Amino acid sequence: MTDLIATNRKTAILGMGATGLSVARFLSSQDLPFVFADSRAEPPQLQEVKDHFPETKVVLGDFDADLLINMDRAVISPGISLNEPAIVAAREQGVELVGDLELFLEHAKAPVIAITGSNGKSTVTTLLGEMAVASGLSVGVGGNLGTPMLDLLNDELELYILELSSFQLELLNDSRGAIVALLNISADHMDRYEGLPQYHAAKHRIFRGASKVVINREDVLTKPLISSQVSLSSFGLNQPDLGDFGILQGLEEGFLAYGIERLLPIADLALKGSHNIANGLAALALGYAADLPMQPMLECLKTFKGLSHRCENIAEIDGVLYIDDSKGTNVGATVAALNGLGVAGRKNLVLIAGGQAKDQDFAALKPAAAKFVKQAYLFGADGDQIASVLDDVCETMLVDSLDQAVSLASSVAEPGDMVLLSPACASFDMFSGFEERGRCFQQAVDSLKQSGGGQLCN
Ligand code: UMA
Ligand code: ADP
Repeated sequence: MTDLIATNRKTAILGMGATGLSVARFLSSQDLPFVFADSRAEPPQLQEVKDHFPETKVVLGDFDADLLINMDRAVISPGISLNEPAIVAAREQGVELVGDLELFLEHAKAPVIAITGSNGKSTVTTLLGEMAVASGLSVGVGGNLGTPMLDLLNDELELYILELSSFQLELLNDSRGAIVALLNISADHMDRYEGLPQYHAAKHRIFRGASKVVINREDVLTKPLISSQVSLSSFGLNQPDLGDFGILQGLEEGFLAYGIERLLPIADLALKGSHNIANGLAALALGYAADLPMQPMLECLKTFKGLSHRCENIAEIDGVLYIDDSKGTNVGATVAALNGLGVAGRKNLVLIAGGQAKDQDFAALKPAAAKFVKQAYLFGADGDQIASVLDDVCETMLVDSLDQAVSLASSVAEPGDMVLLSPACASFDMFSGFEERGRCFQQAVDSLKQSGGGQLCN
């Protein structure tokens, strides 16, 4: 790739969101000029752009091929499809397309660990960040997780840990020796990709130029095509080979292990659920690959309880647990939550799901729902799609709101059951994001608690 700051080339930043603004700050810090383009007529950050970059030209409305073709490079925000006609035209005319990741990798002086996958990215990224801090390193943690990666750049840091989405990987050609992990692959963002092969291909770009690779040996879709010179290790919920991470003596009473070496009783993990054991093993494998000492990593596993809105236990009312898994935004995540929280031989879950389907096929919910779900309340734009799939394996009901779902769920849940919000959908039809959806769930549960529990509110 051409050195992006070597010359005064003309740069367009596409997208005026968190990424676009971080790119603007970065280019400004290098005294490099740029123009902004956003396909929305009134992007929410317009005022911020005007305040911070008053001299900068801003072009709003449908992306203009003529504008882009006249640029040397365009920095594309992850939410923008590379299939936008103006972007396709610019690429054909030789305009260099990059994302914030390429700029970041070019300028990061410390080692980089990059984590992708359909689910578990934020959990593994955050846990590994804590492990690095516990090991005494100064570390920058961000990416898709929240802080845009260019805002992390700081020459004092000793390590970067990035969560990367498939969108952020679409333009990556060389990770410049990063240590990378692909945690798992199940369908997501099918409204952006033609199909699973295209999504898979985007995820697999993380292997390009990596120095060390960590994969999930139980998920064949994570297996890379890489040279034998690249160091490869794996994690999984089965017995590991030498050099890999896994489980000895089974999930019930077993141990996290490195090869034949027992590391920690599974019972000592603060994270709960089998998918989270896999996340713990992935973090260990990455930390090991980055030469973090084992003991502080194991101590972190004993205390790290997980992030908000990820299978988070928020209340117990009349013997019923209420679990906020609002970040379960795709079918794979909800399947993991159902399998992780379901009790064998008993339908102990009341599921609340629905929202924007993102063109997913919900059929994969069926086996776990058949085993563990006694009743499902479905809401939001595409709740009916889930209802029609689950109809023949459990009781289903369409509801108008999350409040209503919580009220009804409380009336059918019995002591020992769990009411689980795990939507399998995006939230943007009704909420600003999964956080707001989770907060609304928590408020509905709080009201229930205050009203004495188990009452219908409307
Ligand atoms: N925009 C256009 N045209 C489009 C799409 C978007 O002009 O076709 C403009 C919007 O008007 C807006 C801007 O682009 O002004 C938003 O850019 P963006 O959608 O790329 O979002 P950012 O605010 O830059 O946030 C992005 C990630 N968002 C997406 O990938 C959609 C954030 O991940 C990430 O935290 C942030 O960069 C910092 O790295 C969010 C996300 O939902 C949490 N990620 C998806 C996920 O986790 O499933 C991938
Ligand atoms: P991501 O950042 O990839 O969205 P998170 O760590 O935020 O991942 O978890 C999102 C959801 O995915 C959680 O709510 C949980 O239900 C599910 N999940 C977490 N880890 C895994 C995993 N290893 N495999 C499958 N599902 C998972």
